[in-house]
Amino acid sequence: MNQFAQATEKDITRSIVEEFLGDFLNHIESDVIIVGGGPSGLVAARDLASKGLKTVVLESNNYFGGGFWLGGYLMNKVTVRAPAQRIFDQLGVPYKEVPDIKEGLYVADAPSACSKLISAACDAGAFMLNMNKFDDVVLRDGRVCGAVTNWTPVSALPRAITCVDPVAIETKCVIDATGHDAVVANSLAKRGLVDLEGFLGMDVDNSEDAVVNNTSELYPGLVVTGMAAATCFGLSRMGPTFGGMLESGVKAAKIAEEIVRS
Ligand code: 48F
Repeated sequence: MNQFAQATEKDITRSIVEEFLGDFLNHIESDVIIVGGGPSGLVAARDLASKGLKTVVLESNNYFGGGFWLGGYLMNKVTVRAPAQRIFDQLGVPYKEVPDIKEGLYVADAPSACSKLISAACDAGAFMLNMNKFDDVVLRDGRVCGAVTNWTPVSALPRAITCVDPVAIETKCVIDATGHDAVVANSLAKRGLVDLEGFLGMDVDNSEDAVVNNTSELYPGLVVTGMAAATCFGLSRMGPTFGGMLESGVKAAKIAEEIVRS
């Protein structure tokens, strides 16, 4: 007598295919598409989905979290500076104040912080589409109104295999949360629609405020957040500290919500 309930191979296959395609079809017209599931994108996803907006996170990797799994130098402790520890409080991430340095510098275990943030975005109801590589924008009437995507391994096929067309998802707003590469903004820059300044050298103390202040709508229908904002607006590198990423995600969600509801 087996311990587990009975099922054959076709039952398992059907559950995966029906469930995935149902979710996918339900999101081919969404309120917001967030490209990039690092810390800034995940916070934005949590906030938008928890307000009931239909939110998709497109992530090229098989795992979400981006650079949030590690702090710096392959060491898995992340730092945030006040007031961003409030987001750790919301997520239930334990953290410590760093003693004998300055007030308001906190350190936490990266795997704990990252897994809780991913979980918060999922629990809020965001549709999490991993192994999907953003390929291009849908552009209509001078506005970004969708994302073209393909399976990541398909995007990596050799040039000799050319005719594997992607598909597109329509939306009211795209958030570029792809980190230093700013791939969505770059897809506009290569057509001369925006100018990207490229990020500057590191300046930890000033960069976090700068990235939050510059989190904005770069082009109609396109909001930039996290290190993508630094690349777009010529801001200093952040260094391995994440408060600016988390607060930038909060601001990006507010801007996107205004766009969706306008
Ligand atoms: O780089 P990433 O963590 O972006 P972020 O939210 O945070 C930056 C920090 O991690 C760190 C820092 C601050 O301390 O400097 O670097 O700005 O996450 C970006 C995510 O975007 C995905 C990528 O796999 C990663 O998970 N991504 C990049 N290109 C694509 C993409 C693409 N073409 N399609 C889909 N996802």
